Formats: sequence, structure tokens, C-alpha cells
Amino acid sequence: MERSAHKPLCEFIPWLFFSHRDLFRFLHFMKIVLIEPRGSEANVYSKISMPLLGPVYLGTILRNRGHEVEIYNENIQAPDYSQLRADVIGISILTSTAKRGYEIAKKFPKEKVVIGGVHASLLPTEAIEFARQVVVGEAEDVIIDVVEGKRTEPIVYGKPVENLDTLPHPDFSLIKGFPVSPSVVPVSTSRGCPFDCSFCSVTKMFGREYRFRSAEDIIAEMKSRNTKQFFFCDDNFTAHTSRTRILLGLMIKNRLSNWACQVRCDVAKDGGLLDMMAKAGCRVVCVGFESVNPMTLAAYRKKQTIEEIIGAIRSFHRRHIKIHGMFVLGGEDDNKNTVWETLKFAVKHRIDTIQMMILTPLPGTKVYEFLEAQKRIFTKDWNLYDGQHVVFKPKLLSAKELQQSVIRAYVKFYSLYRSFSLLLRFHYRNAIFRFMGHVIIKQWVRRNHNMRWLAHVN
Ligand code: B12
Ligand code: SF4
Repeated sequence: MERSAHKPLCEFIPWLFFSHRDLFRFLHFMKIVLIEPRGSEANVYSKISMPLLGPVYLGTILRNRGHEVEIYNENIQAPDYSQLRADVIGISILTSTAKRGYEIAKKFPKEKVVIGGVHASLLPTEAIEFARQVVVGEAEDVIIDVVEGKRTEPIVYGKPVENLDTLPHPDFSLIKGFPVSPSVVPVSTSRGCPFDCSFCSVTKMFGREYRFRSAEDIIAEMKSRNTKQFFFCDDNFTAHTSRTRILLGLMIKNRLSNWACQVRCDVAKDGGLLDMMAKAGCRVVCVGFESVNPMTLAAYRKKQTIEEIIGAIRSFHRRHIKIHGMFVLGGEDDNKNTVWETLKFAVKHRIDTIQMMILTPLPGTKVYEFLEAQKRIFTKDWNLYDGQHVVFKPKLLSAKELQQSVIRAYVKFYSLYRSFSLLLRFHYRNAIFRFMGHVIIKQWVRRNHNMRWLAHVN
């Protein structure tokens, strides 16, 4: 006789212990709210409304499961917290948004709050103080179980997604206030980076193994978007050149153009690939030049030379691809002159826009371990960990000197004079970007001019 036809009574006993909450979960789908906190007031990125993709991927997975999902990006539209009701509140934190994230968490009963994101992954024992659970690493694999209460351990370890094509295309309509036709849409085509620079937390979070989506899946996502511009937010868009070629070939075929990406300067050695990037409509490359000081480049473990940087600038410009040059200042071999040398270099080589980040010991990085061991980190106020504030004692100059020289260099690069001179030479786009940079820097300086966080640092 079939066993199921005569179930012993004891098999039903577990049902008697079902709580109301379990029953509710069993019968109903849940309401989940995911929140990306705003950057601190002192951050030049606080006005940028490009969302992190993590909450959007997770929200899409949970929505596809049948749950009701709302995403709030505080830079776009903050919720009215007094009215917000949900079964689970998920908060995504970077180091620079962690404090705000914890503030938000405290507005809700702890048993409803789940925290994830890069900072939570690097310091889960800190984040767990504010949440019932913290997810470390990529969360696609575990999010349903965490939300539905099938995983109950306080710190849940996510697994890197092996086949990125299995992920749904992120649904931005879940973000409250996100425009129907956004001016730019972020697309992630890969995860991980084979390099291991000393200041970067990407490999700690996503690993050194480079995983990428199929070109067909990426093209399908791009074609479904109602936008004119894309930002490939991969940390290293060209790390696997043959896959990039296949993708670019399909973009050319499908007439998808007008995009920006992040690359290392070694890509410029491959002239054929650069030609394809230009033909496929690459308008801007964000390049991690990091330093014009060879000793600092070596200390950052960047594996690139000044000659390679200069060669890359020429190669991109020859193809009319604009350059957003990213520098990190304050390394052990940087002195009072390094910031000025960087500025002179950027002006001389006509880098279109620049970002001068101050070296920041992000938890989990080699730089953090090194400076922490030497007791040179003087504040753990995470709001200041945004690359625009000095938070450690540099070796060859004072914290104030480093802070002041970076501000002065920014002010000079983004001066009104330089943006007008571009206008007179009919470089309209660059002139507008410089002008925007000018406004942002001025606001930033107004808020930070007293350098109060450095008041007691010598
Ligand atoms: C696009 C981008 C930006 C954009 C928009 C960012 C934004 N909205 O904040 C811009 C250019 C404005 C920007 C600015 C900055 N950025 Co940025 N940025 C990125 C980038 C390249 C991609 C982000 C992304 O979409 N990733 C892909 C998704 C899938 O990953 P994810 O969001 O982390 O989500 C996964 C997990 O974290 C987890 N998860 C995430 N949220 C949640 C929530 C819950 C509840 C759970 C359970 C799980 C979970 O699951 C997700 C899926 O697997 C990352 C690098 C990277 N690879 O992530 C850097 C990165 C996030 N940025 C970084 C930094 C430092 C900054 C800046 C401070 C300065 C800078 N270097 O430019 C500013 C600060 C911005 C701010 N908000 O205050 C660092 C953060 C490091 C850290 N420890 O915090 C990163 C990791 C780069 C690096 N080199 O280390 N950035
Ligand atoms: S800085 Fe760029 S190249 Fe270096 S590890 Fe991070 S993502 Fe990779």
C-alpha cells in the first residue's frame, strides 16, 4: 500500500507548532522594502542618482518570487519613514553610507531588518548590531531564504553567482521616483577583477575570478532600456579582451552606442580593441591612473607605469574617446609636491575630467591593515570614508596639508577660467562638465572649509 495514503498522525505534529507568523508567510506573500541610504552631506556624490545595482537585482528576484517590493534610493526619493510598513527592511551599505544605513535601521524593530552590501560584507560583526541578519557577499543565491525565514543564522554567507546569465535583468521601475526614461542606465556585464590593488575593496567583495555575462544577454538588456546612454559599471570592463570584442561586435551590429565604462590603462595597448570601442560608441572611459609617482604606483600594486598612462591617454584621445582620470593621493611615497605634479600632469595631457581621491583605508583592504597596524587611522567616522576626507596620518606630509592641497588642485582644475577657455574653443561638452565640477567643488568646499575633523590632528 502507498505510504502517503495512510499518513501516521505524528507527521502532522509539526503543523501544531506553526506560529502565526509562519502561517502568514505560508499563506501570503510578504512586503519587502529595500533602501539605499544617501551619501553624507559632505560627499560630492550625494547628488548623483545612479543607483547601486545590488538592491535592484535582489528586488527583482524577490518580486519575481511573488513578493511585493519597493526600493528607495535616498538620493532619488526618501520614504516617509513614519508611514513605512513592511515585513522585511533590507538596507544596502557602502562604508561611506554605513552610518546613515544604521540610522535608518534603528527606525525599525531589529527583527525586521536585514543588512547587506560592501561594507556589511567587510564588517558583518559591526552591521549585525543593527539587524536581525547580515548577508556577506553576493546575495542573489540566499536572499529568498533569508527574507522568507528559511535561513536563520545571524550572519549569512552568500555565494558568488557562477553563471551571471541566470540573473534577471534588474527592474528599475521598483525604485520609487526613478525616471521612466533615465538619462543614463547602469549595466553590469561582469563581476570580479583579476588584479589586487592595495586600496581597493572590489576583490574582497567579488573575488579575483573574472565572471562575465554572455554578449546576447547584455544586448537583450540594453535593448529593453528606454535610455540614450549606458554606464557599464563593471570595475574592469576589458579584463577579458575576447569577450569584450564579442560584446562590442554585437553592439555595433545592433547600433547600440553612447556609453561609458571603467578600464585600466593597459587596454590601450590593444589598438584594435580601442578602434572597436570607438566604433561601438564609447564616449568616455573612466581610467584608474591612480598616481604620477612611480613609487606610489608600485606601492598600490597597480602594475602599470607612467609611460603606459601617457600612451593610454594619447590612444584614447586619438579615437575621440574622452577620459575621466581617477587618481588616489596620499600614498607612503607622496609628498607635498605630488598633488601639484598630478594636477600639472592632468592639465598637460589634457585629461578631460579628473577625480582626485584621497587614499582611504577601506576596511578589508591591505591599506587598512597596514595603517591600522601602525595606529595611523585617526577616525572611524565612516561618513568621512568617501575619498574626499583625510582619515589617516600620511607619512611625508601632514593630514591638513594633504587635504588642503587636494582641495586647491580641484579648485584649479575646475576653475571658471578653464571652463570658459574650453567654451571659447567650442569644446561645449567638456566646458559643461568642468562647470558642473566647479559648482560641486565650490559647494563641497563651503561645507568642509573649516576641516573640523582635522582640528585635533597634527
Ligand atoms: C556604480 C558605482 C558608483 C556610482 C553610483 C554608486 C551609488 N549609488 O552609491 C558612483 C560613481 C556615483 C559611485 C560613487 C562612489 N563610490 Co562607487 N562604485 C560603483 C560600482 C562600480 C558598481 C556598484 C554596483 O552596482 N555593483 C554591482 C552590484 C551587483 O553589487 P552590490 O551593489 O554590491 O550588491 C551586491 C551585494 O553587495 C549584496 N547587497 C547589496 N545590497 C544589499 C542589501 C541587502 C539587504 C542584502 C541582503 C544584500 C545586499 O548583494 C548584491 C548582489 O550580489 C562599485 C564597484 C562594484 N563592483 O560594486 C563601486 C564601489 C561601490 N564604490 C565605492 C566607493 C568608495 C565610492 C565612493 C565613496 C567614491 C568613489 N570611489 O567613487 C562614492 C560614494 C557614493 C555614495 N553613495 O556615497 C567602493 C565602495 C567600497 C566600500 N567599502 O564602501 C566600490 C566597491 C568600488 C571600490 N573601488 O572599492 N560609485
Ligand atoms: S583598482 Fe581596479 S584594477 Fe585594481 S583591483 Fe580594484 S577594480 Fe581591479
